[in-house]
Amino acid sequence: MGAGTSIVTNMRISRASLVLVFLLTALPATTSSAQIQAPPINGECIEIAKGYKCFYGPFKYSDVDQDGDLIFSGFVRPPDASGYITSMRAALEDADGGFVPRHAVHLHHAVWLNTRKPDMTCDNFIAPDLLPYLPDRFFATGKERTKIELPDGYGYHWDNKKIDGYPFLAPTWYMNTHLHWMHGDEPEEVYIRLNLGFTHDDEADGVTDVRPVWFDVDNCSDSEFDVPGPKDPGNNYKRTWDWTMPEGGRFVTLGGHLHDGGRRLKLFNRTTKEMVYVSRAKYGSKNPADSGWDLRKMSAYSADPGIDVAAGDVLRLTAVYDHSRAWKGVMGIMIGALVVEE
Ligand SMILES: [Cu+2]
Repeated sequence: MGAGTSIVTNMRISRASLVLVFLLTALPATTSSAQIQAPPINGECIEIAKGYKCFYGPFKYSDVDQDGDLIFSGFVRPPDASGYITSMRAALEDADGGFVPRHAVHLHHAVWLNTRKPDMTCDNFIAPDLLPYLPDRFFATGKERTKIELPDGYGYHWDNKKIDGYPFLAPTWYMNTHLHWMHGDEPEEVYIRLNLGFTHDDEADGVTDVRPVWFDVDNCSDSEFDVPGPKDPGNNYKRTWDWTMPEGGRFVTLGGHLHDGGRRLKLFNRTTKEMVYVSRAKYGSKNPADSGWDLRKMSAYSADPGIDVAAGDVLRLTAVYDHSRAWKGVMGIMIGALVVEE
């Protein structure tokens, strides 16, 4: 870990596991906790009406690898206050706050992790000097620019206090992102802007906390897989992952993340034999191949009281991809906001 203000590594994402990157960048070489130095924290959050705008970066063209890729994994600033996050969306900006076209710099994905809470679906991360759990993956976005809008009265709680015993960890988030400069050096640098709807604790009477649930067909790894191909047009490629709910409750939001070539993500309750939600990829044209498989959007769910699940229910996530050709390093992720049953 350098003394710089950002941790940028140019390794290929296909070899960079999120969990592994976290471990490597967050843990100093020494094993003595007394010698652990505070890691750099990237970015800042500015309070605006009803929330925060956070900026992370700069991510510079001068740091990309020979393929134009840039991977960042490191600690980032959360809002400097405790409260409930009620909505989340992210976009790329240039140094002047201008819009960065998708054909200039491609946001493969960005993931935010809350160091204050453990992740529900991945607990294979153990680094006692840092944290005895994988931080909570509470938001992810990519080309589809996932927007999370929790129904009124719900929020994801952020506790902006220090954690006893982990002095250098508080209060921070962790962020992993993969950016790709498509055709050269413009713009020279970009920032990731994260817009948060936010209700401060002292105004949050009656707000119900939600628990993120990360469904991922390549969970606890780098979340990436390849679709082998090509097959004949019209064929689909499917990849599944099962998760037994440790707690019951109701999902008030669900949103999906696929890459180009993705068709849909299905979350099916194998115990009740009911479909929980299908997040569909939207392309520029009805025939995605005509639009060059340029993914525009993923449908998302947000409603109160939401969709019931019981503790012990087995939920199956299926990522469905086009199989008319090979797709490299794609993903299939759905994040739900669960209101845990009392
Ligand atoms: Cu992705």
